[in-house]
Amino acid sequence: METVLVTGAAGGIGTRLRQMLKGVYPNIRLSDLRRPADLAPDETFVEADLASMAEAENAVAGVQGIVHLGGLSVEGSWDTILQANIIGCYNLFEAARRQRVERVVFASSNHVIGFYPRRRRIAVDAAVRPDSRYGVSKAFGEALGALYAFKHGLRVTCIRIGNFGDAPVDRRRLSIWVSPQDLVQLIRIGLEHAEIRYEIFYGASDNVRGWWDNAAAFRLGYRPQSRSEEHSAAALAADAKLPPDPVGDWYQGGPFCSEEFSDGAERAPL
Ligand code: 15L
Repeated sequence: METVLVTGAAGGIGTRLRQMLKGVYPNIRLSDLRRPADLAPDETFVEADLASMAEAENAVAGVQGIVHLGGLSVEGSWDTILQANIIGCYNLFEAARRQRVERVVFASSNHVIGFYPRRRRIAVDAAVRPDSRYGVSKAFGEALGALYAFKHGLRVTCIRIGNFGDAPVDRRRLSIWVSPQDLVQLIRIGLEHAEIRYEIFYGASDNVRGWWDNAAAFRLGYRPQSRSEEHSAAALAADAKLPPDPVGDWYQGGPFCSEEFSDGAERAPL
């Protein structure tokens, strides 16, 4: 990979990635709606609203790989999700095809499968159960990735990111946490591994309380270095202060499941 584009570069994950990918690839191009406030003189930035196909094509022209973090990273109104995560994601993949980009790593989310109960262990081939309009938009992105991989030859990796941060912050996050170092490892597999056509990975560290079978990532060499259990005392103490959430505590997606949950709806037993 000579030139890699990171979309959503001003966001939480993008800001960390910018630092961690420095020196890994010869050229890193950053894009977002707005210029990051702390842009360094040696960083290359292209302002782009991916809801515009022309701006998406301009952002991706000349790159070999894309890490697509752009879009809304939480639940939002249908119109916001439609523009940022549905139209923006379509434009990104279509622009990548038109500009002959080789690889896309798509930042998907655990909210694609949020409505599985916590007692279920699932692999990447479980049917999607999105827990929000946001989760639906990430399932759409995974489906687009499959279309562009199998129809147009892009090499696509979707990473269902759990919760990204320096440490897991509550009980649920002990199961789904991914450290910055481990996420970078997964992204690099997506950008570099020779065998990738279309893969889905769980973006999770070595979490003994985890719910996901990440065999696809392990098969391609992923060896997580971070263990959530090392942070369990602090995470459980923080969890004890949270108000009870009978719906969110039952499901893997947590509060994304209980938000707007209809009165009278039954919790899925399995
Ligand atoms: C996500 O997908 C969000 O982007 C992030 O803000 C967290 O809410 C995370 O999931 C989570 O489930 O904790």
